[in-house]
Amino acid sequence: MSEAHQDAIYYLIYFVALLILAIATPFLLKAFKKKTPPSVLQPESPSELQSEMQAKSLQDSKFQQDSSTIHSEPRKLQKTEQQIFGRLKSLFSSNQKTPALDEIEEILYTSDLGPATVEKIMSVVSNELSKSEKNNFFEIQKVIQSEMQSIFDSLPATPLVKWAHEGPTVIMIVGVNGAGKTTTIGKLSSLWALEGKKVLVAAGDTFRAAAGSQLKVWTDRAQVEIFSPPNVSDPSAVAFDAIQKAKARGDDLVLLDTAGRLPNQAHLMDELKKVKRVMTKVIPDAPHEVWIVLDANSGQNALAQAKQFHEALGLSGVVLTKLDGTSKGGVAVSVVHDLRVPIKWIGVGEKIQDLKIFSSQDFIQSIASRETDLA
Ligand SMILES: Nc1nc2c(ncn2[C@@H]2O[C@H](COP(=O)(O)OP(=O)(O)O)[C@@H](O)[C@H]2O)c(=O)[nH]1
Ligand SMILES: [Mg+2]
Repeated sequence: MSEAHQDAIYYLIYFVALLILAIATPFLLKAFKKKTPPSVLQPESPSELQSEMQAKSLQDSKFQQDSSTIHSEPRKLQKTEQQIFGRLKSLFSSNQKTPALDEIEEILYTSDLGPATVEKIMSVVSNELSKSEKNNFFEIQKVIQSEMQSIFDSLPATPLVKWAHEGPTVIMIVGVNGAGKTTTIGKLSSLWALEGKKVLVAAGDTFRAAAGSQLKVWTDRAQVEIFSPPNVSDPSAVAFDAIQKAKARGDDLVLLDTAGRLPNQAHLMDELKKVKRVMTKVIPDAPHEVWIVLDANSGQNALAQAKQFHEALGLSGVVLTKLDGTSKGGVAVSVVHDLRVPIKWIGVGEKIQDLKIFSSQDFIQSIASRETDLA
C-alpha cells in the first residue's frame, strides 16, 4: 500500500471516530445525569420523610433537639426566608444609598420577630457595628441570626417528650379553632404508631358534631385506635375514660384532642382546667405534656392567646403549624422569647408526613440559606 493510501485510511478512521463520538455524546450525558445524586433541595418521597421523622423522633431521649439537619426545610420554609432575609437583601441591593436603620427595623417588625427581639437586634446593629458593617447585608444578617440563636438557646434543654416511667404517656393538645390540632394529632399518632407504640387518640372535642368524624379520618390514616364514646358531651369524661382504658390495656400513649376555644372565654378555659385535673385521678402525673398548637400565620395574635393558655394550663410545648404557607416565620422567635416554652414540632403541610421536630439551628439556617437566590 502506498503512503498516500495509508494516510487516506487513517483520515477515514479518524473521521468515523469523531462521528461516533458526536452521535454518542448526548446519550452519554443523559446517562451520567441520571446517576448524579438528587440535590438537597429536591423534595423527598413521603416514605423518606416518614423514616427521617422516625429517626429524629427516636433521638429525643438523647435530648438532641438541635443536632441534625432537616433537608426539606429550605424548600418548605421558603416564604419565611423571603420575608426576613429576602426582603433585607433586596433592601440592600436595590437602594443606591445605604438603607436607613428604620427600614431594617420595619422589615424585622413585619416578620413577627416581636418588639423585644427587634429592639435587641437594632441596638446591636446601631451600637456595635461600624459604619461599613451597617452597610453590609451579611453583617446585619449575622447579627439577626446570632440574636435569634441566643433566644432559642436561652431555654433549658428538655426532652422532646416527657415519657411516663410506667403506664401510658398522656399528651393534651389545646389551642384556638383551626390552628391545626386535629391534623397534628393525626401526624403525631402516625409517627409513633410506625415506631411500634400503641396509641389511643381520645376525641375530646365534643363541641362540634363533625369533630369526631374528622378525627376518625386521621386515626384511620394513621392506623391507630380512636376513643370516641357516643353521646358523651363532657370532655373530662372522655379524657378520664380514655386514660383508664389505655392504662388497663397497657397502651403507650394517649393523645387527647380538645375543642378549639378563645382563651378570653373564661368558662371554656375552666373546662380545660377541669379536663387536666380529672386526668390526675387516673394517673397522678398526667398529662405528661400539654402542647398548644399555634398557626404561624396568626403572628403576634397567636402569641397573646398562647400566653393566656399558658397561665391557665402550664404549657410544656408548642407546635407551630403552617410554616409552609406563612411569610411570618419570625413568630417562632417571639414564641420562645415571650412565652418561654419550647417549640417541639413544626407543621409544614397538610399531609400526614408534614411534621418535623423543631430544630432552632435548622430553622435559622433554612431562612438564610438561599438568600442569594432572592436578590
Ligand atoms: N398548610 C398547612 N395547613 C395545615 C397545617 N396544619 C393544619 N393545617 C390545615 O389547617 C386546617 C385546620 O386544621 P385542624 O386540624 O382541623 O385544626 P383544629 O381546629 O385546630 O383541629 C385544615 O385545613 C388543615 O389541613 C400545616 O402545617 N400546614
Ligand atoms: Mg379539631
